[in-house]
Amino acid sequence: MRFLGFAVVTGAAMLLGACGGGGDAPATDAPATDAPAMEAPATDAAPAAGAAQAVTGTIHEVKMVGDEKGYYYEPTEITIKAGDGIKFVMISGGPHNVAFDATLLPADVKAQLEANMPNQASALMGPMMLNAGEDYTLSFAGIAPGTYEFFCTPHLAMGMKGKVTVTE
Ligand SMILES: [Cu+2]
Repeated sequence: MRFLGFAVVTGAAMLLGACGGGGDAPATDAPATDAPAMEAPATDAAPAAGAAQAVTGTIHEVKMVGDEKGYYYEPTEITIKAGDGIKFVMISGGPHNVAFDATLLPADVKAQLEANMPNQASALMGPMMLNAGEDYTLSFAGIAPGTYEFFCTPHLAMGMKGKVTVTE
């Protein structure tokens, strides 16, 4: 009987929701097996615009270095596949970060990068990394093929720039 009662209440709440009513959500601590089957997430559907997309391929490493040779990313240029990610690792001479110039990006790439970049200090600017061993992983999933420049905000004037080419 408890099961039936729960199902009816939940069904009513779902109907309200479907009609656009702002009713309370069904209790979330109900046993999952008693809940009516929800729509299964469509895993192969395109994610909503503006949603972060996780790495589905390889994570490549790019070092962030400041030494007697200057300030640089190593490698400076990297080619990756759609769905790959880059793990930026702080090696020396920080603080370093990774940032993109919005004016150099196509609108769709800008929007997806903004969605994919964690902990932005400001739009398209990753957080500062001060200590050796800190890292920052950026997913390029959902990024259209092309070549995109990035730079280190503190060392832009010293030429600390890199390029990532995303292929199909
Ligand atoms: Cu730097």
